[in-house]
Amino acid sequence: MKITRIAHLGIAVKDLEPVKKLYGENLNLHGHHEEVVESQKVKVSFFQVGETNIELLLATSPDSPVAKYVEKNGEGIHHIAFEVEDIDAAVEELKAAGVRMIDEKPREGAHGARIAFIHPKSTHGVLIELCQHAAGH
Ligand code: CMX
Repeated sequence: MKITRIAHLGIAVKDLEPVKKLYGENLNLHGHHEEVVESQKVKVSFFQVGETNIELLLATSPDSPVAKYVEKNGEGIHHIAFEVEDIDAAVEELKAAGVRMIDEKPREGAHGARIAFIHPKSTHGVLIELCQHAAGH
């Protein structure tokens, strides 16, 4: 597989507004974009940092994986997302190598990207997301 950049760092939060103020006003980051990803039960808020992004993650329901994470660990870095050139091939390559996937097939994430998570049991403690954005995103 070919990883081309860190697409974003996902940060789990309990409340978006104070964290948006920190990144947007105090740290002076721009390129703000926000959306609800229904399938993941999260509201995401992005700030651009060069060719990567900070992705704030707020649970939209108590059974969201992000709600469970915050309950167990508190706020903080939740996952790292790598942009890949061909996500279908990357997922198949990992499965063939015996890496446990949460998503056996890519599905839709924020920004209309196609995403797939590797299971934390296979990643030595860091949740890894693979993603592939449409050209120009
Ligand atoms: N980092 C590291 N380990 C994690 C973790 C994380 N973020 N989240 C869970 N784990 C660990 C747990 O500690 C647990 O380990 P133990 O069994 O040793 O206790 C194990 O993984 C399973 O966790 P769980 O809480 O039982 O499982 P969940 O049902 O909560 O699922 C997870 C968690 C990772 C499997 C998955 O459902 C998840 O978080 N998916 C990502 C959701 C997400 O971030 N979506 C946003 C996408 C937006 C976008 O970028 O487009």
